Amino acid sequence: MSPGVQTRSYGQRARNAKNPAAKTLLDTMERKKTNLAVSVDVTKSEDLLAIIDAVGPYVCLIKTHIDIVEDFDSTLIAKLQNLERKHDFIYFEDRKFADIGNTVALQYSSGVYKIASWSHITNAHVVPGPSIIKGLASIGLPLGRGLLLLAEMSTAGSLATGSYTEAAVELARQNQDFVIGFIAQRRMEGLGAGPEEASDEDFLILTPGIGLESQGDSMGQQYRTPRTAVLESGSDIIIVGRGIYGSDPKAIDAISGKARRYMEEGWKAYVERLV
Ligand code: S5P
Repeated sequence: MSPGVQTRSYGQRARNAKNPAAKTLLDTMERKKTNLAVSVDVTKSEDLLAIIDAVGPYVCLIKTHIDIVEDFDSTLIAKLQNLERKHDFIYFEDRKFADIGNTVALQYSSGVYKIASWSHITNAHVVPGPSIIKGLASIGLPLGRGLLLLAEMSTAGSLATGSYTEAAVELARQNQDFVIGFIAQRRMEGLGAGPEEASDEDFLILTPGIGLESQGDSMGQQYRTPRTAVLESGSDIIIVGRGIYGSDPKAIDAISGKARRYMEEGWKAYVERLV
């Protein structure tokens, strides 16, 4: 584990970032003073846009599952991009690619959603091995996109542990131009590496399974607080979904109030970590 990364500011890390999506994200975090990503998992485009508009001032990143939107049409993308400009954040389509290189390249670039054309960041499981990164990079790298690998999951009984997690870190290490970090529950630098390899590593750690009021759901999700994730586990970005919009996706004032609260909690923990 390299001790330096967690105590370096987002702004300092932005200056060293080689991947454009990672750099933009870190710069946005520093500028807006937020390490909050909101995961907007709703099925109507009207709700999706209203929630993004409500939480926009408080986030560095909006995470989407575009394939759950029932009334999707291509005009939605332009509307999402208007909100990106209005509020100064970037998009992360949580596609969790998991196929051979040729197939994921098509899934990323084509079809109805054309993910690579609008989403700055996406993610992939490492089950297929290095070919999945090669396939996604063939589309994403020329566009300046970044990839996160799922090194761990938040769910009870997750199989992404031990040598699987270490293998994910090794794959990231070999593809640092495109792989910008991990979906994980703790820091990953140095995992499975000698001290030399670990010394200049800087991977973004994005952590889902965050909630202030709940311990989990009925389907295996497990929640920790922003403070635990950022201060104790060294996470860089907290991903919050139902903790913000869960009780009523139409209660826009309550949603923006909750986003502000998560932003404040996340930032406070980060500032404490720096000193
Ligand atoms: O390990 C994971 C990885 C991800 S990307 N656990 C997760 O929960 N996620 C995603 O984060 C999940 O797909 C969902 O979109 C979000 C968590 O939502 P919440 O409502 O439980 O906060």
